[in-house]
Amino acid sequence: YPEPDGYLQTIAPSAIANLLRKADSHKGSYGTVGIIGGATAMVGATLLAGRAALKLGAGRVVLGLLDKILSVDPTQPELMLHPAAAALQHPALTMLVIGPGLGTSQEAMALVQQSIASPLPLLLDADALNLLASTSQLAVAITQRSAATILTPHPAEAARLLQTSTAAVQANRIAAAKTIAERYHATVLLKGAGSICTDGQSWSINGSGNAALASAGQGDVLSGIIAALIAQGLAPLAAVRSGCWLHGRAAEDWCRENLGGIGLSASETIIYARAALNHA
Ligand code: NPW
Ligand code: AMP
Ligand code: MG
Repeated sequence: YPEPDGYLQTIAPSAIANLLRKADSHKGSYGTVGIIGGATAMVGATLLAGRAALKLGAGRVVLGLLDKILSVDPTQPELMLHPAAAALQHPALTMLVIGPGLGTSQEAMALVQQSIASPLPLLLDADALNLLASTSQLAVAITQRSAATILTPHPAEAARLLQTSTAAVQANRIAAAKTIAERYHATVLLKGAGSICTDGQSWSINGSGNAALASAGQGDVLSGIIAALIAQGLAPLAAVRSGCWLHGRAAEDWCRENLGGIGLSASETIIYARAALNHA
């Protein structure tokens, strides 16, 4: 991976070049992403992550929802919706995400336990991070995983993981991200302006993006983007760097087109991230 340590990533990560579509490929060539979440009133977070995974190139996307309110996403019928526990058993999965809109119920906790026990690459975001922070038994289990683990905390989630304050995380973001990576044997994206990407050794700062991303659902979209890149074959750190860069670039492109930074919705970020990937 050619980008050096401590790099400010202002141009497209070189790994994105590996994502070209091959002529003799089929949907099975690009992975099946499973995304577990969808507690009552937060189904939207899981739909956003799913739509992002689909539009950033995953071959198939399966959603596992705790709330039984939906059996199809009418505006994105490509997504396959299942009850949460059933989705975890889907035989085609190659990449798993848990957390966007998951909530912190007992049922959610059981799903996090099962996900951590899975042999698939696993991205934990949002409430899965909050459950991880609250339970030492999960922290031990996560260090014993056989496949890659990716953690994508925002500063408050990072503070919960480190049992410190958000201000302390923000005062030394690189050290906080590296400590989380070392403690959980994971690749970490510490989100917020100047997001930190690290596997505990190597680190970089994302140089794309802006405050137009300060709106609901943007992190949920990012988890779907990173999952799609892993499903298509990128290594965890390359996927985190590339996904975060595309997400930020999407916001920059949207602001340029709209002559300002107010009102970017997470749904629109998906469309601009897809364009950024295809242009890169
Ligand atoms: P404050 O106090 O606002 O300044 P939580 P959540 C802080 C789902 N969602 N720098 C922030 O600080 C998610 O997927 C559902 C500094 C506040 O204290 C989760 O499952 C949506 N501080 C669930 O909701 C759309 C920062 O973090 C705290 C920061 C809860 O997730 C929305 C808030 O974090 C949402 O994604 C920064 N850069 N960023 C849907 N449509 O269904 C954040 N903070 O308490 O973990 O709540 O992130 O909203
Ligand atoms: P979440 O808090 O999980 O919804 O994630 C928010 C996403 O938007 C993360 O990827 C943040 O890095 C990004 N974001 C939010 N605010 C800013 C900002 N001021 N500058 C750059 N990126 C931001
Ligand atoms: Mg979030």
